[in-house]
Amino acid sequence: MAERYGASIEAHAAAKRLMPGGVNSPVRAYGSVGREPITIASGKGCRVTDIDGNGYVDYVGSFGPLIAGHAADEVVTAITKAAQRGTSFGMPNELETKLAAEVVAAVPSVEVVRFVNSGTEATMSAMRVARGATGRSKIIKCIGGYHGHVDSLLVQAGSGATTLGVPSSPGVPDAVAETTLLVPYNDVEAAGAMFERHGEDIAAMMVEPIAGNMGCVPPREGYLQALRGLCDVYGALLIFDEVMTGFRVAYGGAQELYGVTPDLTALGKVVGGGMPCAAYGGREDLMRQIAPDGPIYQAGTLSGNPLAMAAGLATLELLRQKGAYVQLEDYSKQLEDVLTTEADRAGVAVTVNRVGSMLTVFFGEHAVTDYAGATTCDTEAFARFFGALLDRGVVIPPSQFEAWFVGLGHDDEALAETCEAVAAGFVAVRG
Ligand code: HOZ
Repeated sequence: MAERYGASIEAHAAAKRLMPGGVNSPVRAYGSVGREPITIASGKGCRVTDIDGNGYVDYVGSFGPLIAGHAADEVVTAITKAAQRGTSFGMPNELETKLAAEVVAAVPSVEVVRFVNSGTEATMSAMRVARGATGRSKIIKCIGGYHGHVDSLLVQAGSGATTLGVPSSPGVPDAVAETTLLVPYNDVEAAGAMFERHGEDIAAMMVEPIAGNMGCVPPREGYLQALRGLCDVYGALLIFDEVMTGFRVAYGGAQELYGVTPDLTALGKVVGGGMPCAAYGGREDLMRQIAPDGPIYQAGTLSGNPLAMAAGLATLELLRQKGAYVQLEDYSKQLEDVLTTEADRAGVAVTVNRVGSMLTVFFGEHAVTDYAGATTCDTEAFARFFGALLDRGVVIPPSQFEAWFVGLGHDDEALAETCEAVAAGFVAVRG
């Protein structure tokens, strides 16, 4: 171990002295998989290389943004050109309007958009618009849904919060947490009952249309349509958190895929092509209530940053090329088949949930349709699988409660290497 990962182990020790866990986002510390994190030197296409010189086929994809792959030539060129003209102005630049036009053209619910810097800002701001526009205070979210680290949404949250065992974080005042109403994902009855009880106080229901932060969990047929109907009946807004799914499961996101149009949408990850960038948008009458058109305040020094806009524009252009989503689907389907076949061969019970180029291998015999199903999976088996893959040159997100991401850089060679590692990984799980 020390031989293969020596430099990374040393780098993490130095980082730990200076930063909590040695990281700037908790899951990266590999705590729940019982390993030392690898420190990355570079990435190209579907591969990353650590500072020990080990290469990996990468399914983290920076947790979603890198649908074009690492250092895609078109994206790097666009960023470089933008950087040569200046990195930030605090004044309008033309790239903002260009990317806004692409987002409005692509995402069915978005008539007007505002760029921000992270998914957290996007969901937080969409929630503020919903409260400002309706004059109501409560927000329904799903148990195990994750919408960034906004105080009131960090209640029964998935992703790193679940991975670390703090789904409801200390530091969130009770008064704030009480504005959040919780329902199980994929449960129409529970949502209906919540609306019945609190209807007049509910500003919005916020939901990941495809849950991605309890691992990948698709919506049951009719679930999103039912939420749309409930929001309409009770005069609440429907907010889709498409930070993960936007431009990924389809160019127009999950709302295009399932044909359900929310009032507001939070976007992130792919829209910024790997640069810090996110957005929220929706119905014009709601978005015009944001300052300076209206009184709902939200601002940001680096919002609409030209480097992020350039990276987003270049990435979306790649996705608009003929065959991009077919290629993503083809590879992802083959990956799913490899995973189920090799698990079967090794006699390991798994459920693979996949929508397009996002998927999760759950270690358990049961179908995973909600947070309760995800959290009853065998996380120790997952950790063994993770470690076996890492040692064989394949890196996946270091938690049972995250999605893997496929990008345009994944190719046949990567699939063959993945297949070998996965086969060995399931054998390691079986012991
Ligand atoms: N919780 C984030 C993914 N769902 C982690 C992001 C990161 O560590 O980069």
